[in-house]
Order: sequence, then C-alpha cells, then structure tokens
Amino acid sequence: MMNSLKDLSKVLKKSKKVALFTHINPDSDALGSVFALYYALKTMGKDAEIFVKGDISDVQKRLIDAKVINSGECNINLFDTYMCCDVSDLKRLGDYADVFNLKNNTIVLDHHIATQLIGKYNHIDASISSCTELVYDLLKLMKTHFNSKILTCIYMGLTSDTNSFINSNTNEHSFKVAYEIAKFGLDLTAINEIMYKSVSKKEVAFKQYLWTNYKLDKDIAYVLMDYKTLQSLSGNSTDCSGFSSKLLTLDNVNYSFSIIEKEPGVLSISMRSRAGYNVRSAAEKLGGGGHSCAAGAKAQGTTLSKLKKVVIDAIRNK
Ligand SMILES: [Mn+2]
Repeated sequence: MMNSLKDLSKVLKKSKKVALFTHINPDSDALGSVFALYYALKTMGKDAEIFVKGDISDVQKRLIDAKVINSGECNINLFDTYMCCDVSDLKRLGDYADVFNLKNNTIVLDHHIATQLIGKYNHIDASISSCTELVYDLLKLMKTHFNSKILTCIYMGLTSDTNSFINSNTNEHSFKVAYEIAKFGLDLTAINEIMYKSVSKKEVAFKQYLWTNYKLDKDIAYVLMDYKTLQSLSGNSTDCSGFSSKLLTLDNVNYSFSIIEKEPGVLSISMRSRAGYNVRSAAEKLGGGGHSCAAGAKAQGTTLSKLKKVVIDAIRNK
C-alpha cells in the first residue's frame, strides 16, 4: 500500500534504532538520502546505521563520511526499523535484499516508478527529481533542525540527479527545495567547489578517453570501456558515471549509453535520453530499469561489442 510522508514520519518517530539502506554502487542521490536521514535521526536522539555495498567516488568521499558506512552483515535484531531510499527493486539492494525482506517494519522512500511495493510503508513519488527532496520533505514534516551536514546531503542528491538543474526531471519542486535549503544556510560555495570546481588528473584522463572514443549510430551516442582500460586509468565504475550524461549533450543526439566492464566479464550499462525519448523500456528489456530519461542494466556472459548491438536494438525497437 502507498503511504503519506506523515505515515512515514510516525513510524520513524516511534523508532529508536534505524538501519538505512540504498542501492549497490550508490550514486550521490542514494548516499545523500541515507546520510541526511542518518544525521537527522541522530539530532532527534535516535540511533542509525547505514548499510551499503559498492564503489564510492572521490568526490562523494569529500561530501560524506565514508567511514560511517557498513558493508558487512546487518544484525536484524539490533534495529526496530529498516528504511531504504532510492531503490525501487529489491534486487538493487544486492546482498541486503534478503535481510531487508525478513524485517517486518520496513519503510521505502523513493522516486522511481515501482512495479511492486517492497516495504511495509511505501512513499513513492516519481514526479520528484531526486530522492533527497523526498527526504527533505519528510524531515521538514518531522521538524528536524537542518544542520549543515544534512543540508549538504540534500543538495548533493538534488544537484546530481538533476545534473545541476538541467535534466528533464528538474521541476518547481527541485527549485523549491533548493531555495529552502539555501535559506536554511547551505554553504553553496563550499559544496559547489567540491562537486563542480575541482577536477583531478584522473578525471581529466577519463574525460579524454570519453571524447576520444565515443561513437555515433544516428541519434545514439555511446562509449565502451573494457576492464583493462579501466584498470590502466586506475579507476573504478564511479569514474565513468557521467559518461552517458555527457554524451547526451552532443548536437542531434537523443539517446546515449555507456557500457563499462567494471569487473572482468561484468558489464554495466548506463543509458540516458532527452525529454520525450525513453530509455526505461530498453533498460527493462535488458533486465534493468530506471527512469524514462535515465536507466541502466547489467550483463554477463557477453562481449562489449555484442552487447552494444543489443542495446542499440533495444533502444530502436522499444
Ligand atoms: Mn535518485
């Protein structure tokens, strides 16, 4: 059943210790959501822990305290509530899917279109551009004191899921939350300095790879990267996370995708499309999912060049 934010706030108010989850290889919206909740629950005198698996980028590490993250076992008896953010499909919880399913008191807060509700209490609003905006609305309802850490986390998710307020999901709610957190004292200069005004040599190397190696197939732009190359640039999949968004900025391109071999044989597909064009159905055909303009999937047992053809077909024949 679908719940209001008020319902969720009641459950959280009754909780003493909350385990927070988000999807594997968390993006900045996923991390921003669970960290904003983590800090907020602490200010309310409650205990919380974060459980996430996967790579975290260098920029993310400068915005959140990565030491807080648990990636080991989650003891179900230690928590009265489980909450997960930015996840529409249990599979996206990776190894934590089973443990999440075992708990009775679970909350799901998300902005993806869900085919199935996975929590006891679910608030899903696909009209919202980032999950951290929903976290913000929830925390406002709970009369949270918004300290600078919480504000940073909310902005981190908001600005990254909207791609600095330019993605087609950007709407009046995105700006409303941006306005309010700025009013609450968000240090815009400091956070923008970290997120957008510092580029490491490694990032330059990845950008160089992207703009040297991308290919066009009519209105589809794409780039492939094998594991050997990824290693030679001493990166991980997070260093390629902006590839498909960047390719979509090319003139006359309506769809873009990247396929990264993040581990030997494990291929990760990230797809983007302009407003009015859809990549979600293509991602679903490949066993993945996402939003209409930002989606992804995984594949194994195939090659980069074979999979490239499959992805192009999936986009064309949607
Ligand atoms: Mn998100």
